[in-house]
Order: sequence, then C-alpha cells, then structure tokens
Amino acid sequence: MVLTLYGKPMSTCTRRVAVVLVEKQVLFKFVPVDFSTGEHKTPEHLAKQPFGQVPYIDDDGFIVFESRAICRYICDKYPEQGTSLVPIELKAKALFEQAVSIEGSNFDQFAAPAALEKWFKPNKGLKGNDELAAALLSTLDKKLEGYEAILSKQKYLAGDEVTLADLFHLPYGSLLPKIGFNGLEEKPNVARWWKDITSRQSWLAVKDGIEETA
Ligand SMILES: N[C@@H](CCC(=O)N[C@@H](CS)C(=O)NCC(=O)O)C(=O)O
Repeated sequence: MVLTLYGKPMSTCTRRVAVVLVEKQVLFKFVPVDFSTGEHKTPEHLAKQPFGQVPYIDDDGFIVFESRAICRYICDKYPEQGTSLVPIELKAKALFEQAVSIEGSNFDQFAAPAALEKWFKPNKGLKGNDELAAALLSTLDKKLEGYEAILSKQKYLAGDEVTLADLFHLPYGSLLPKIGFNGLEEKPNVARWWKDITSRQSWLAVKDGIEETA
C-alpha cells in the first residue's frame, strides 16, 4: 500500500512533510482531513493522532505523527533515494542535530506563535494578540543574527549540503512576510539561504497546497 499522508493541504506541518516526500522522491497518497466538520477531533482521527492534529502518515498500517518525526522516518526509510537530507558521518550528523535544534529553539518557538496571533487567529475571525506577536518577532529578528553568523560561513545550517533542518523552516518562514515580518530577506547570508531553499522544486511543488490524490 502506498504511503498515505493525512493532513490539510495548506497546513504548515502537512507541507513540512510533503516537501520532504517530494525531495525523497517518495510516491504518496494525500488524504485531506476536513477541519470544517471537526474530522480531526473524531475518535477515528484521535486513534491515529491523539492530539487531534494533522499531519500523520499511514505506511502500510504503521502510523507516525509529528511532522518532524515523520520526516526523519522518511529519510531513514529511503536513505539512498532522492536528496540525502540527513548526514551519516559522525561529526556531520552532530552538526545536523545541532541545526535541527536551532530550528526548534531559535526559529519555530517564535515564528509559530507569532503566526498564530497574526495569521491563524485573524483568519478564523478571532482577535490575535498583536503585542505578543511583535515581541516574538522582535526576538526572532535578534535570533536571525545567529543565523547570519552561521550562514556567512557555510551554505546551509548544518554545513554545505541542504538537510532536513533547512527544510523544516519553509512553512512558517513563508508565512512571515504575510504577517509583516521581512527579517529573512534583510540579512545578506540569511537572504541568500532563504532564496535558495524557497526556490527548490520540492517547495515550489507544495507551497501553495497539496493536491488530493485518488
Ligand atoms: N508538532 C505538531 C504540530 C501539529 C499541528 O499544530 N497541526 C495543526 C495544523 S498545522 C493542527 O492540526 N491544528 C489543529 C488543532 O490543533 O486543533 C507537528 O509538527 O506535527
């Protein structure tokens, strides 16, 4: 049975997985989960994703949720296929793990809640907390100085090869200009990196949503 991705076509975490599936040249089926009917909170969905969220994958009966864990699983399962994305050599791997942590500690922690306040809540007709978002984005801007220092010495966050750590930034990074934050374009090496990863065919293929497959 073909690997099936359950998610929302435009959800950030669903597209994080989809971009990696495309990079790894893994054929997959996409099944949309209908948030408008609360499908993600049904017992059937909760049996697969106990937090009532997307995405999850079903790989021939093997269920995995959490977008980054799914991406790691895909890379482990298909090490020889598509772009490498996860180094094997000891020190390269340590630097990769460092880069993965950088995304979690210095980017997602600020970008995701800022997007919640300035994008997701207003899009649902709810009032976002602009003050909180401004504080988060201001911290993110400071954190990007660290990115600039790293990226002034190497092409990507873990070295000179693109890895999962870079791709993990794509969904929330792409939302930032929509909430008035252009910090990814303002520092020369961050801007060069950002242009590079957002121009990848894999991202261009999924950035505007994932198509339902039969
Ligand atoms: N850490 C999870 C986060 C998943 C997540 O926040 N999913 C959102 C869509 S991007 C969702 O399902 N939201 C609905 C909800 O929380 O009720 C992951 O990376 O998969």
